[in-house]
Amino acid sequence: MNVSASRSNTFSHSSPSFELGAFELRRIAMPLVSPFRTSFGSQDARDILLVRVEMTDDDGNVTEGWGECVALSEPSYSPEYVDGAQHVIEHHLIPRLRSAGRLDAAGVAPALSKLHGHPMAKAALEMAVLDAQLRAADISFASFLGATRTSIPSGVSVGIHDTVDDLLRTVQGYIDDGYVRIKLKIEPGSDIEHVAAVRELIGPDTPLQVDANTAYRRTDGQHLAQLDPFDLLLIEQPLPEEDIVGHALLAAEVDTPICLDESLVSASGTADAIELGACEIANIKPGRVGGYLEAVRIHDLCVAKNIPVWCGGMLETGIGRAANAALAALPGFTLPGDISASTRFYAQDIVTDPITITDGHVTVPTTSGLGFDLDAAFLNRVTTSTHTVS
Ligand code: SMG
Ligand code: MG
Repeated sequence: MNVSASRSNTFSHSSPSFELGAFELRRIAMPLVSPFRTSFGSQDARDILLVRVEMTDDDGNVTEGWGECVALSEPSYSPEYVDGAQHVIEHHLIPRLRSAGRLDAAGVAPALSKLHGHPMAKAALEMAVLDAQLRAADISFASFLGATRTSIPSGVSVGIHDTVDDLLRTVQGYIDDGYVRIKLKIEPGSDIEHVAAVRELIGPDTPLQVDANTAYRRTDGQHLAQLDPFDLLLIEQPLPEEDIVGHALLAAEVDTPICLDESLVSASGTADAIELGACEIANIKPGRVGGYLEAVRIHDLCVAKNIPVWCGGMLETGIGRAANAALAALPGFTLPGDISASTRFYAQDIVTDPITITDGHVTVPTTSGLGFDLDAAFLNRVTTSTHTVS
């Protein structure tokens, strides 16, 4: 599969450069329709940082762009957290970008490369610049990335439930909604029995997978092998993020493919994990890897190595979900992603045309930029603070 023929593989082609204007850092409070419990904690609301940038092109035209930072409130999924992301964006990342002079999205990561870590903060800035750049050129994100599909299958991520009965009720609801793939959050004590019951409920043909968010240890291989009879697509991130060798050992001990999420933070690290046999399937999350451009590099690498990929989610609003839908339309995304309808998490979205599912599929946005329009009135209603960095 030649996946990069229709685009510049490195994104470092000579697109017009822009002068960066003011950045607006806006925080919004979005209640979840129901609590979402994982092995690291329970969320009942999202405190989300949005980045808005104004950029001026060579002809003096000004375009705005938006990015969404996927960091959670606490450093529980990864070391980043939303207050820290806002701080590093304001005090370290934006000043570096400004001193880099005129740039486009491909110039963002290089301008920030001397600053360690903070991929989610960096990704939010790159996303805002990319949105403005594509809006200025009237190009959709999907076509910029080289998407080959106009609609993608939609999977849903189901939190840990206290009882199997409750879990089955929730899963049945999502099956009724049309989701084509179920992902169950698991942890020790809420795993084998829960998976067995769900597999029986949904039957052998509905794709099912599990996500441990690092809740197990190397010694749990035989325990996790008890999942093998349930014909799961994959076990996502069973071990701590640093334990790449442990994942390779587990992959040899368990028949179900091992998929990495938290461990994958760059294309080079992904290449190493694949080489070691630790990553049989890759969950690609743009925020976790520093942006959509690095996400595409990981996609291309995985295609070359025959590693199936799928697009993960971080309970994004319509901004991030629209962009994720475009990414997931690339040819290597052969497994359904965590790109559920906006209503899976939110009663109302900040975009005018939230992601919906029809026959288990999401339509890939084709309008210019990342592919959303904001509902300004609702956005203002959920805004808790705005700070301009000029
Ligand atoms: O956006 O559909 C979504 C959430 C998918 O389970 C999901 N994300 O580890 O993959 C993961 C988690 C991270 C966020 S948990 C609060
Ligand atoms: Mg995960």
